[in-house]
Amino acid sequence: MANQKEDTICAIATPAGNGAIAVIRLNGPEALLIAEKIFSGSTRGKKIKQLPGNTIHHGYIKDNGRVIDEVLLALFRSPRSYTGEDMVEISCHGSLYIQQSILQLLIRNGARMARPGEFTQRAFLNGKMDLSQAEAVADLIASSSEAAHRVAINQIRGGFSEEIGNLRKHLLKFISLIELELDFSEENVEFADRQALRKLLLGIQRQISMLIQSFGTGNVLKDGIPVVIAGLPNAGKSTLLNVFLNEERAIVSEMPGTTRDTVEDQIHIEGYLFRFIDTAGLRHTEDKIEMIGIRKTYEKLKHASIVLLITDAAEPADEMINQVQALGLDNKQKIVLLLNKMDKTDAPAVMQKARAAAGQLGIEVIGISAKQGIHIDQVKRALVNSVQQEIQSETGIVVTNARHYDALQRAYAASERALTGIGSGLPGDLLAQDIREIMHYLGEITGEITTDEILGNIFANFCIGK
Ligand SMILES: Nc1nc2c(ncn2[C@@H]2O[C@H](COP(=O)(O)OP(=O)(O)OP(=O)(O)O)[C@@H](O)[C@H]2O)c(=O)[nH]1
Ligand SMILES: [Mg+2]
Repeated sequence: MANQKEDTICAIATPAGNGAIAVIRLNGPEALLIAEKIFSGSTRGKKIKQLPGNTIHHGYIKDNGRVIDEVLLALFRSPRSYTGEDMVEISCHGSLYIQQSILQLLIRNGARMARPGEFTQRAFLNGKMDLSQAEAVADLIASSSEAAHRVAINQIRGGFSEEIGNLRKHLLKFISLIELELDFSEENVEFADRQALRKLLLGIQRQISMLIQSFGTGNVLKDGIPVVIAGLPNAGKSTLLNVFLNEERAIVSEMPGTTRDTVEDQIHIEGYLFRFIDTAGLRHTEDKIEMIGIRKTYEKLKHASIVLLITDAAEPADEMINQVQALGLDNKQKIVLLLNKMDKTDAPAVMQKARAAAGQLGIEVIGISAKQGIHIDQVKRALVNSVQQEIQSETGIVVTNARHYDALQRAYAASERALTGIGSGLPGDLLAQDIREIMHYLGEITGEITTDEILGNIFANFCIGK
């Protein structure tokens, strides 16, 4: 890998196709030299090599005197560039022909095509960012909602890396103390206070486990928060879905059992992406197809972050509570009870009874009319609140990456072993081994510990040009 880093690489950094402009990246030890050969423009008689970094120059790309395009050339000098190496970005017109011609010209002059993620990989190898930050670049580019974007930006700015770095620093202190003990093993001294170490490990374990838990939230933010709309037939589930989406997405009729299959669609609310799932009404039925639909409803309920249980406000309150309990949700799943069809009931009296009954279970109740679009804003508010609460309760750092999740779980298991070791008076050298293992897995996340295989896997998933 070392000698490949000596290569000068190039790639088109903008999406394939014709755009107004396209950007071509050229990076590496020969970048300025190669740019010099193909660019002629307003550099005030200076060679590109003599120009300062962080400057932009107007001019022409020429192939043997033939003008290919009028371009802007942005110049970055090592170490002040994205990759830490000399780098040139050519903004040309977006024609595919022009892009390909410039690329071929660069290659003929000594550059080679970059591999997927190679720019970001070099940034990592040159210490411009750690591994988790490099991975966040891919997440940032893929982010499709404000929430996913926020998580990726936080990670790029290093919040997560800092947290992991701190954990490792604390562990390192203890390792050195334990190793000091080993040097003095004749004298049988204990520099590393086992009680203090135990306390530290417990604290670290708690932090690791919070990060592990945040993985669920992280993925949910990336892919859309699943919200299942459930309830008895005819309660108004499909009407509610349509109101959220602002279109006639699902069939609505006064016939109970209209929806037999699940219907899904996504919307953004205050920067969060929600995935709404309308379901078949829950009831006993002999109809084979409806039965399959109801089984699917329970399947969707299992994976819901939030369940909107919609009832007809005319129903008795205790029946609503029975329905809540029949859903069989776990305590991590948030449930909101919606009293629908408020337009045709004595609203205050009904609400009071339902609130009293649901309050004991700690369930929020909102009276709505799906048909008339009344109090839908309150439902949206409840959805957003629920997501925000979840994120806040988890240190604000959200793990979205499966590789990080895996490493955190291994670190947790190692911390478990170390704690057991302390409990049973394990000798210092063995204890140090367990602690080293925790540090190893944490280090894998930020890239202090890497193998070519890990790096290969990560950057192969990038696009070329990143
Ligand atoms: N008055 C009134 N009628 C409503 C309201 N919401 C829904 N409805 C009516 O209730 C009936 C059933 O609505 P749907 O949205 O199809 O109910 P559903 O829960 O999807 O029913 P299934 O798919 O059969 O389980 C329709 O006739 C709707 O027009 C409301 O807020 N007020
Ligand atoms: Mg329906």
